[in-house]
Amino acid sequence: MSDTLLITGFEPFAGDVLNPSWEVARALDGRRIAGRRIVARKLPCAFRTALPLLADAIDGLKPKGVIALGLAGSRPAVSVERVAINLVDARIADNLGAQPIDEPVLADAPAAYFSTLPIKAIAAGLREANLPVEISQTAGTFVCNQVFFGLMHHLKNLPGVRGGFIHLPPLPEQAARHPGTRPLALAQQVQAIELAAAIMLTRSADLRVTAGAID
Ligand code: PCA
Repeated sequence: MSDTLLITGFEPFAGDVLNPSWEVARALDGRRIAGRRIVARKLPCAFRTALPLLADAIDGLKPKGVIALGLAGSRPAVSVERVAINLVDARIADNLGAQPIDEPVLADAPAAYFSTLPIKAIAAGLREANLPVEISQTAGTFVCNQVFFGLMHHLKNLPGVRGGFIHLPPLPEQAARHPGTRPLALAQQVQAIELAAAIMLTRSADLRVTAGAID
């Protein structure tokens, strides 16, 4: 295992010209957090190519942990994802024109995987820093959920390597394309993920506080 923490972001999709997930990942590329070196990788927003690229990055880098990032255009806060499901149901086409409906991410794999990040500790840390944050019980059914599921399936065979997924709100420049959300400036988004990485690298057990949803 190397001393790196892999952070992935996505290329823009659905007509956007930027994606905060890649902007944040590349802003952190090369930084040291809690003694680890951040390595950023950009993933295509495409069902066919995203997971092989992620697997190559993990196998090549042998990181200590992986945080995958994506844009959630309709969410007002940083969303720390709890669970990835083995389902793809694309409401829009991906960047290669594919729009699979009701297919598994991986055949012969479990129905779901949980994040192995300390999600509640991360949410508490961000809240303390006055950053908008929530625990999310679904990463959707598009490419982000697919990458999250594929990531956790891959990490199952790499004991000790933790990983998970965090969705980011739009950037202020994207506000017109994502009405009704609360955009978050890049500096705050970078701060949020830097903090999430530091918490992940410095604590193993999660907090025992509720982040449940009734409906
Ligand atoms: N968000 C999309 C895919 C890429 C991204 O940044 C999603 O939430 O699935």
